Amino acid sequence: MNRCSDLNNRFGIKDAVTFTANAEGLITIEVNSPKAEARILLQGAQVLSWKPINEQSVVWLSPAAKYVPNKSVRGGIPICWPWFGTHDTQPGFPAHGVARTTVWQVDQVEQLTNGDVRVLFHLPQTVQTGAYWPHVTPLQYSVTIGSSLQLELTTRNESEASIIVGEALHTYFAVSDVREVRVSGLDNCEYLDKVTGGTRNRQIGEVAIAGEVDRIYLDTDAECIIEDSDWQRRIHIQKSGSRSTVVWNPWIDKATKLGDVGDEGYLRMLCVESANAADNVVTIPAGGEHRLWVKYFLTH
Ligand code: TA6
Repeated sequence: MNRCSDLNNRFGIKDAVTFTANAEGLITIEVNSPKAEARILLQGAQVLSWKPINEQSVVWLSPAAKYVPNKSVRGGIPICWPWFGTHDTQPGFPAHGVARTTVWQVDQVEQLTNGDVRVLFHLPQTVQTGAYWPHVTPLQYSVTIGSSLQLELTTRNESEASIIVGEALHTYFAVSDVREVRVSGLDNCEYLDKVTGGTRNRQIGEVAIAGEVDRIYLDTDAECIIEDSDWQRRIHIQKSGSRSTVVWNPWIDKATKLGDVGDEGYLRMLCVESANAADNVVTIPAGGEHRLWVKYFLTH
């Protein structure tokens, strides 16, 4: 029995949850609930799409995305863990950590009484992950798909000493035209501007995008809203257990360098990431745990 048929036997739900594999053997969970469709790649437990019924997709996926083992797919919701960005002391370590390129294990799939579908994963401790992260820190991830999308990333520290974790739900949101949207919720927040080498600035009013933006907003647990007037919708980004919000758009030159954003793809996406990064990395004591939770939903 192949892995896909085994997963369908164990976790498939008729007319709601199916496991499929691509030519490279990467397995995706296809979810069709009464209120939304979604796809989740087992590699990285990466949500690739989430589309509430009668809505445009909320999560952007690059039209030039590459689906190959050990490389994060451009778009969706990559999980950055156990560090954000480049590693502090090991520049050769993978950017954004090991979670997003490792194949996660499915632990449970259930359809809730309200029709939402919840999938529970954990990150297996492999030789690969151990080489970069020699700590005993089980990582669990819960994805609840319905008219809202809820994600919860839980780190448990089973090692003997406290550990420091950086993390992010690196969500690519789909927008009509990034030049026309605005992000509210970050007014008066201090941020590190990675475009200018990490200078510290303070946000005034809403965030607008008219070039490359790569900012880590610090010490904020505020709800953010992406106001998209062309598509007549607001994307609400609620969070807990996150003290940083990252706003990123590569704009033209960086998108071209990345090579997997697609023609004018940068215009159709905006990352608003619920994170713990830079000054806000999390110290988890021995025996402790930390939960990063988000809820996305639309209003009109
Ligand atoms: O979250 C913003 C960021 O850290 C940017 O600096 C850019 O590197 C982006 O993540 C994408 O990183 P990736 O490794 O997926 O190309």
